[in-house]
Formats: sequence, C-alpha cells, structure tokens
Amino acid sequence: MERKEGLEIVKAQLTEHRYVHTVGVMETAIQLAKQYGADEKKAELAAIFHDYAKFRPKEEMKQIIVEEKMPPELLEYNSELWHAPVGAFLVEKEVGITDAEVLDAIKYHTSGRPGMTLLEKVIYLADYIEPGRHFPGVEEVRELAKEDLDTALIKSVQNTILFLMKKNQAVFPDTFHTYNDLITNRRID
Ligand code: DGI
Ligand code: FE
Ligand code: FE
Repeated sequence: MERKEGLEIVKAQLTEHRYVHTVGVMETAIQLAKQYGADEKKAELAAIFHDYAKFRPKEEMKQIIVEEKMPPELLEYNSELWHAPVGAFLVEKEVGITDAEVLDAIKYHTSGRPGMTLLEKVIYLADYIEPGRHFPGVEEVRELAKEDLDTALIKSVQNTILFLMKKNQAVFPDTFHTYNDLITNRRID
C-alpha cells in the first residue's frame, strides 16, 4: 500500500491531533528503520496504522477481545491497552493488511513483549519519541535513540512503568515482562 492511501484511510479513524501524532510516528519510524537496518516500508506501514483502533468504542473493543480469544486479562487492565491488539485485528479485517510482522508491530506497540523483533522495537520507540511528544524524560530517550536502540527502549519502558506507578495504576504484566527481557539481555549503567 502507498503511503498516501494508508494515511487517507487512517485519517478517517482519528482526531486531527492523533493524525498528526501518527505522521510523526511514521517519519520517526522510517528514520529509526534506516538507522538500525529494519525494513523501511514495513516500518512506514505499521506506524501509519499503529493507532487505527484508538477511538473505537470500548464495548466494540471488549467484544473483539472476547470473540477473537485475545488474552482475557487485558480486560482487567487499563482500556488504553486494548487499541493495540484490537487495531492489529481490525487492520487485517478492514484494511486487508496481512503482513504478520507489520500486524505484530501494531499488536505490541503499547505493552511490548519479551523477544521483540527489530520492527516491533522501532515502532514502540517511534511512538514514544515522535516530535509531538512532550513529556518529562522524552528528550533523554531521543538522545539515547541516536546511539543504541535497546538502551533507548529500556529507558522508555522504565519511564512508562514509573509513570503508571506514580499514578497508582496497575501495570500490565507484558510491560514488566518486556522490561525484564530487555534488562536481562543488556546492561545499562
Ligand atoms: O496510543 P498512544 O497514546 O500513542 O501510546 P500507547 O499506545 O503507548 O498508549 C499509551 C497509554 O497506554 C497510556 O495512557 C498509558 C497506557 N499504558 C501503557 N502501558 C501500560 C498502560 N496502562 C497500563 N495499565 N499498563 C501498562 O502496562
Ligand atoms: Fe497507541
Ligand atoms: Fe501512538
């Protein structure tokens, strides 16, 4: 699919703000893919569609999680987590994207998972550091991303866990598992 067509499809699903975010993720993902040797076209496609389901009604997402036998524990955690696996399902069904690597990058863009692929890491990180993001710590992760993908990823997962804990929110187990997997396989000092 061409970039223009993908962006038109996704624009209809999103608010203007979320669409601008999506374009930022796309540009950042292509740049990271170039830098770290991931497939640039797959990075572009996954980035364009990563938040496709962001504004679906909660009831619709809940129904898809149940009917498609997605992990039921998703329903016990923040509904913000749902748009990632539901998005992967819907872009296959409604848009006709079938590339499993692209679909997984969409599916795991919020929580990550142990053993993330290069493409999954690129999309997770691009979502975190795209130019429209302005939260504390993002600049540090942008700097780390220039040097080392895993180091930047570890910092962004740490920041996410700390952010949730400071707000007394539950942390989805896959988010911890992602952190443990990355930190076990690489030390940062
Ligand atoms: O969709 P975006 O806003 O671009 O970014 P995202 O897909 O990374 O979603 C971020 C939201 O998801 C944010 O509100 C925090 C929430 N979130 C991310 N990881 C976890 C989480 N919520 C819980 N409860 N547990 C998590 O591990
Ligand atoms: Fe998202
Ligand atoms: Fe996003």
